[in-house]
Amino acid sequence: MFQKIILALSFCMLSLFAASIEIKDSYVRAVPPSLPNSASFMRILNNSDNTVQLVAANSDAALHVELHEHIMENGMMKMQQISHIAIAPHSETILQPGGLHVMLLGLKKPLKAGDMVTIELIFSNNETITLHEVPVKSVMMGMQKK
Ligand SMILES: [Cu+2]
Repeated sequence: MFQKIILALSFCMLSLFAASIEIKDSYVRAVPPSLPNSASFMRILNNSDNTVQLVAANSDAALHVELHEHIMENGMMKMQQISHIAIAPHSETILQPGGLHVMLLGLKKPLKAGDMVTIELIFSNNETITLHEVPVKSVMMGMQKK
């Protein structure tokens, strides 16, 4: 009994120390079967004293995964690949529709609401975070669902 409590406690402390980066509210946009690509959104929290960059990502749901941002060009919103997404110390960076996102290119199967995908995030401090059950949700184009 006591041993179990001590084990549980030391587990908690270990995870406290390890969590310099936390991912919250991650989800993937549901897309109709005709669309080959989708995107993932989340909040990335940096609890450390240094700026951390998200530098790469992988997913079991897509052939290629890129980091993207949206820019205005000639009055049109368009997205482009970026090399990294920075998270300032003790701060958070929000990936959301119309802004920064993790782009899923070449979907291996249609993503419908209720599905779960795995996404692996690789950071500049050599931390890798694997999100095993990222929910697929319907997101209206250009709208933020909070
Ligand atoms: Cu994109």
